[in-house]
Amino acid sequence: MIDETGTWFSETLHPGFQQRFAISKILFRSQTELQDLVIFENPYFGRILTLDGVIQTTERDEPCYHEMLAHVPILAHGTAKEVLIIGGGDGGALRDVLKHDTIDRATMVEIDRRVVDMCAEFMPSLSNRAFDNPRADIVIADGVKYVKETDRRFDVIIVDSTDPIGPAIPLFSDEFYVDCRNLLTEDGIVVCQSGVGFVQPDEAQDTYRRLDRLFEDAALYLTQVPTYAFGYMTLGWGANSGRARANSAETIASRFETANIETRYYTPGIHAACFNLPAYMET
Ligand code: AG3
Repeated sequence: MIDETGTWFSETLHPGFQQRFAISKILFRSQTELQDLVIFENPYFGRILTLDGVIQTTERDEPCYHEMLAHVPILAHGTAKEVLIIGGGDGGALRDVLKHDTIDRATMVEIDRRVVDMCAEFMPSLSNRAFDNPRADIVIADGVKYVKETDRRFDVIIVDSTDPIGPAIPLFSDEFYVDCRNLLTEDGIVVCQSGVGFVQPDEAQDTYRRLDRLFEDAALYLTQVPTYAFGYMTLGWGANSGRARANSAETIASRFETANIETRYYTPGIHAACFNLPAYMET
C-alpha cells in the first residue's frame, strides 16, 4: 500500500505488523487483469516488485531467493535437462536455471503477461536477457491448467509463486501437486515457496504435509531473504525418489564446481545445511 504522500510503501501481508520502504520513484503502477502491480525504487534495495501489496523481489536481495529455488534442485538432481517454472514472471528463476549449461530447455509458465513485460523493462537485471535465450520457452498461461494438460515431462519443476492469496491460491492444492508429480521423470523434483515459517506457520506446515502425502521424499528447506520480513523463508521439496537428497556434500560441491556458476547466496555448504530446520518449524 502506498501512503497519501506517495513516499512510503507499506507491505500489507501480515495482520498486526508491517514493514515499510521509502519510495524514491514509482516506475510503474497498474491494476492488471489479475492483480495490483507496482514497481518502485528504494534507496537501499534498488527496484522492488510488489503484487497485491506484497514484496515479491528486490534488485538487491533477489539472489537469496532465486538461487536457492534453482540451484538446490538442479545440483541435487545432477542430470536434469528439462525444467518447468510455474510463475516467476520477473525472470530471476529462469535466469538462474539457464546458468546451468547442462539444462536443454527451461519452460516458464506465467499467468500475467504484464509481470513479464514490466519486469523486463524496469528490472532487467532479474531476467538478464534470459527471455531471449534460445533455451527458454516462455508461455503466458495458467500454470494450473498447463500442468494438467501438457504431455511433456520435466526433471525439475519450480513453483515460484506469490503467497496463497488471489491468483496463486490453486497453486497450494493437492490437485496441483498431483498434476506436477505426474509430469516428473523418475528422479524428478518439485520445489515451491511456502512462506516465512515464523509468521506464516500454516503455509509452511500445510505445504510440508501436502508434499509428504504425495511424494516419496518430502522436506522443507530454508533461505534468508532480507525483504521477506520476520525470519527464514521456507521452500518446499517433493521428489519421486530419495536419491537427490542422499547425495554427499562432496558430490554437491563437485557438481557446483563443474557448473562453474557465480552466486551471491548459494554455496555447497548452505546446500548441505539448508534442510536443517529450527525446532519451532519441526513438524
Ligand atoms: N514470490 C514469493 C514472495 C513471497 C513473499 N512472502 C513473504 N514475504 N512472506 C516471489 C517471486 C519472485 N520471483
